[in-house]
Amino acid sequence: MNDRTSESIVILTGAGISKESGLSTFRDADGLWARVRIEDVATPEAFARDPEAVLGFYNARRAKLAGGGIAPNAAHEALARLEADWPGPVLVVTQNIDDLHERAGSRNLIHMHGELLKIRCLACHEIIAWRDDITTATACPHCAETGGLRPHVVWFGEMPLQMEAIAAALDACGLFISIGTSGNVYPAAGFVQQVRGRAHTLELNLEPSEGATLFAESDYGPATGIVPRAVERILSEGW
Ligand code: BJW
Repeated sequence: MNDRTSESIVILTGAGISKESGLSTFRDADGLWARVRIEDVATPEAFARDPEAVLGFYNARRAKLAGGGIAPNAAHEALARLEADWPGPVLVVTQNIDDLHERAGSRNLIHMHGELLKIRCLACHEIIAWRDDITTATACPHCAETGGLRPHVVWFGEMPLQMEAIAAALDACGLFISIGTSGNVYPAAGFVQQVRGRAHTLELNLEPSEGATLFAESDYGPATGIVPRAVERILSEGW
């Protein structure tokens, strides 16, 4: 085994890692985009046109996540173990807006598409932890303005969060792992190209993603099986 123990690891996760926890993916046959149109719920234009419909879409998902029946699975737990036991830095960059990585114990974590259990106020720009429904009549708990609260999520056409920190981590990493993402949404789908040639690249997914051929190595199957297996191997043998 090469001594890579001081090298850093960046892990990109997508909806597939939370599927076995009971949360829907987007683009699978039973995914969210089979039930609602992106243009109706996941763009700033949709929110401007019909805020109640957009808030309703996120209220339903927030209620499910906060309701108590959803828990991290073996894949989230394996990534937390990797962060705890790997001697070098481990960063999880998640496209997911659920809180399952932090509940599993991941601490070095970036939510590049925002967080479902936070809202923000367009009037005072405060970001607020929130577990209840919001409507256009809900007053901001910080500035008391009504009509300005929105989910703290990144819609199409909006800039993903903490891109500078992500770029720096990608530039420095020795291993890049992509888990449970279809590779349809940029900039996340381009991360593998950013590190290719410098870092080892590993795709873990139910099936080959859009960018599957860009990865040096891959393993396919349900995340709760393939992610703990990959973590076990990295901790004992490196890559
Ligand atoms: C399992 C499994 C199991 C199932 N185990 N696996 C051309 C080039 C470059 C960019 C663009 C372009 N054209 C347009 C763009 C920009 C656009 C974009 O990418 N569009 C594409 C459609 C082409 N991107 C943006 O707008 C982004 N912003 C941006 O680029 O800013 C720059 C900029 C801004 C302004 C001006 C100029 C530049 C923002 C993207 C925001 C995405 N938002 C969403 C919704 C919000 C959050 C939410 O509601 O949850 O984020 S869309 C949705 O897709 C969500 C997800 O995070 C994201 C990715 O989905 P993910 O995670 O990959 O899920 P799926 O369902 O697609 O895949 C699941 C996978 O899991 C599948 O492969 C399954 O097989 C697998 N799986 N079960 C393991 N048990």
